[in-house]
Amino acid sequence: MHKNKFTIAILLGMSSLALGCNGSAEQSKPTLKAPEQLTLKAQFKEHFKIGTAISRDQILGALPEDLNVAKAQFNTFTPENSMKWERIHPELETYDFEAADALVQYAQENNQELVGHTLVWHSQTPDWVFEDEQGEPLTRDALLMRMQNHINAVAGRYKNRIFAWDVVNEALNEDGTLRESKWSTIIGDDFIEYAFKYAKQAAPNAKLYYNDYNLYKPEKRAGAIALIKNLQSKGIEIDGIGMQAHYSLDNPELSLMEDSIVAYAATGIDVMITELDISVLPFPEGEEQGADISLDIALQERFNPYPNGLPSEVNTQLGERYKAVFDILKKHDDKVSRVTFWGISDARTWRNDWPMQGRTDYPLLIDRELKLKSFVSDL
Ligand code: 9MR
Repeated sequence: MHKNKFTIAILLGMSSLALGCNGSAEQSKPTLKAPEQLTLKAQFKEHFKIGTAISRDQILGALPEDLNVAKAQFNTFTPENSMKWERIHPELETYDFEAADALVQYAQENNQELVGHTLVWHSQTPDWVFEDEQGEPLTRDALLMRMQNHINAVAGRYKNRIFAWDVVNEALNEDGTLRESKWSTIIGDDFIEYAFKYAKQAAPNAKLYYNDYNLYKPEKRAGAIALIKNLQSKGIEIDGIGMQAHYSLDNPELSLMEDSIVAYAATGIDVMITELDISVLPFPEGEEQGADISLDIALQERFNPYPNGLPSEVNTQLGERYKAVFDILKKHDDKVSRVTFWGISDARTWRNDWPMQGRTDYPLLIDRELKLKSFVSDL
């Protein structure tokens, strides 16, 4: 099929070595053993845990190479979607634990710390959750009970098997005020307090986190700190804050990210970078960068400039951007306990479909051939 099968075989062997897979080349050529720093988890071992999101297809066996790479490169996993309410609890009396159970088991067998994502979120939560049998809005007490039942069923099921939970996700507006949602409208602003209390009861040994995007912004930072301090003042356990980091080549100003890391750590809780990816594609003017998944703009060619490969100068820019991010994270490795990428490789990342569907983006450290990018060793 190919004119130079020998070269291809060598390249494949080298890439599986670089990725720490058990390729046959590794057995037949022991002298070429991969240096430890050639896996991400080894490279950052002295600084923080290094994680990835795992999809349903990946965990259920449809993409075994992805999973092998994830196991080799990372030491903590987060389910990309499988534990969201609409997936794990699609109807009142119906739970679907298939993918979540498989992930919990795989993580245990492969020494991966697992972060559950997520218990209470305004998004990806079915309408029935907020309604009674007649379709009328639930009362505050009834919705609190529904929240508690869900948290008991999900967090309780994996008690002692899941290291930590993103208990509440994305409850803040960009200006730091509390987002209006069915949770806040029906229960009130204290829905966050109840979510953390119920999570503590259901999984007393799990770390409990608040997770959100654009937490580098000073206004949103102030809102998050108020949220943390409010819980702390009431004696409600919160162990950490997850700073999603859906960034691009020029956004955000990284000194803001650094200021936020320092400010969150000063509240006494863990700081984590939870959803790291750096888009190289132009972002439509006037739209809010971040991760508001309701944003869905029609595909335009000019916003998809690299459908057939990334020019090397842009790859270099990406490497420099990642280096700047990791320089800050390493500088604050006494505060940052984990860095999780939102996906394994460029082949399957939500960035290919947000804020426009069908683009070709290159936001991660592992390329479409499942190889580490050339700049990784400089990070
Ligand atoms: O990557 C996830 C994508 O596959 C889903 O369609 C989407 C909606 O559930 O959620 C994406 O993950 C989001 C995460 O759960 C919370 N922060 C923003 C992430 C990117 O949208």
